[in-house]
Amino acid sequence: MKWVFATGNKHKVQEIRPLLPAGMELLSLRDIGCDEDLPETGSTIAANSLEKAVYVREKYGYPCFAEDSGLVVPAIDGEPGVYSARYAGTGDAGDNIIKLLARMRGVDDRRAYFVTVFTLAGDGSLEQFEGRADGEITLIPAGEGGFGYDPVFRPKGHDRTFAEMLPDEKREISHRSKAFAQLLIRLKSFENSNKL
Ligand code: ITT
Repeated sequence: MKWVFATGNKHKVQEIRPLLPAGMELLSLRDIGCDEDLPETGSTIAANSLEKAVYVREKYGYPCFAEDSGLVVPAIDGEPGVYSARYAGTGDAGDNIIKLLARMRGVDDRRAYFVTVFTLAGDGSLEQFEGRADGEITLIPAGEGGFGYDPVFRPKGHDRTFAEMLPDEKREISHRSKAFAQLLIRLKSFENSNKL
């Protein structure tokens, strides 16, 4: 069975693909002829996740899943939160990091978490799955791997940022993997019921 992962973010696909069991295939938006930016008009991560999945399901007619994710820093009122991708207004990850570090100058409580919400839009059903990774914002960026805010996010219990980790190390503990593990259970149950 082929599922559409409704995202324009190649890093999200790279993180998820190795978690797929043998025989399960992902289609990209390009594979189904979608080259538009998906709408994200909600005021929460869960609402945007739902909006993207429903949009693709209804407009393109494929069962699909989408995810919305973000970094939340409670000490600065939950910023960047739902605005994580466009925090600095340029869409550039480096600019977002510069803005975040400037905003956190003098802030002692550097606790933060990443959150991902997947929405599965199957045939007539809508379900959501959430994953979270706790950690803290570093004083300066470190590492070349990953994407987005990874150079300034050090997960709890670790001494390196996500960007300093190998892809598999991040995959072990990330918000996205935790949410995807729950989604995968549902995808497998769809596959099994299709075989009956
Ligand atoms: P799609 O909507 O097409 O899926 P997007 O990049 O616009 O792609 P989001 O709206 O969900 O995705 O924004 C997520 C942003 O949150 C992302 O651009 C990063 O800035 C940040 N982010 C999410 N997960 C992250 C991770 O694992 N590591 C670093 N930054 C992350």
